[in-house]
Amino acid sequence: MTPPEILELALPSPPRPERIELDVGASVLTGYAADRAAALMATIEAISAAAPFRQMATPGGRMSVAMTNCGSAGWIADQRGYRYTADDPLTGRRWPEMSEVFATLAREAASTAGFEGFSPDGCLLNRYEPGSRLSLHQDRDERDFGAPIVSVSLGLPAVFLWGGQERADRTRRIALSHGDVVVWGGPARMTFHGVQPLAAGVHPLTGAYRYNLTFRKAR
Ligand code: MD3
Ligand code: FE
Repeated sequence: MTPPEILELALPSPPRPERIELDVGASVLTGYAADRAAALMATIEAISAAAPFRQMATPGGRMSVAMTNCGSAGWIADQRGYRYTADDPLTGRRWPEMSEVFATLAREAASTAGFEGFSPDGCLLNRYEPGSRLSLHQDRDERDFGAPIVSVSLGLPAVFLWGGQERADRTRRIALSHGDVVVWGGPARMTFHGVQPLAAGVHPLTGAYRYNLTFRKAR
């Protein structure tokens, strides 16, 4: 006996994620990761159980954003500056391995934005609480600027600051919401960017926080 066929329910199809090209090489994929958000959040919990979120101390002061990493290259800041390491200085162990759910999302998003074959070796996890901010900066600690950076926003919304190739260039403000993915590559790779202080709120999945995952090819 063959089992009866299971009926396909006529559920409404989810809204098709939109691709907005901010500039050459910079695309926002709105809501791209929303259908995987619960799996991403469970992975964040597992990673941070092994490598806790911590506020890193830079030569300029303690960062308001709490950070951890997974993958073979983790970004750290300390009194000596900024760099990628294989080991977590807090635990003395390797960073947790790169999650498959993470890596698949990053590869698919990069491909959708026109960057085929993206294979990140590190993911920096940022956790924002109300008031946490990231001042204007470039991501320049990676060896190869030819690879894009993929960023995934989860939880509370943020206002992203998007500047130009020079620190003094005017900045635009872009709202980033739960599930949004941004891919930065090509001529947009060295763009100055930052995040305005997070507004307080509650999100059903992440509570009082915003999380951001940035996937990098560091080495
Ligand atoms: C543009 N994170 O971790 S993601 C960072 O929301 C960082 O946590 C922010 O900037 C956040 O370094 C912004 C968007 C982003 C990430 C990398 C970029 C934008 C970028 C690299 C080049 C240009
Ligand atoms: Fe950055």
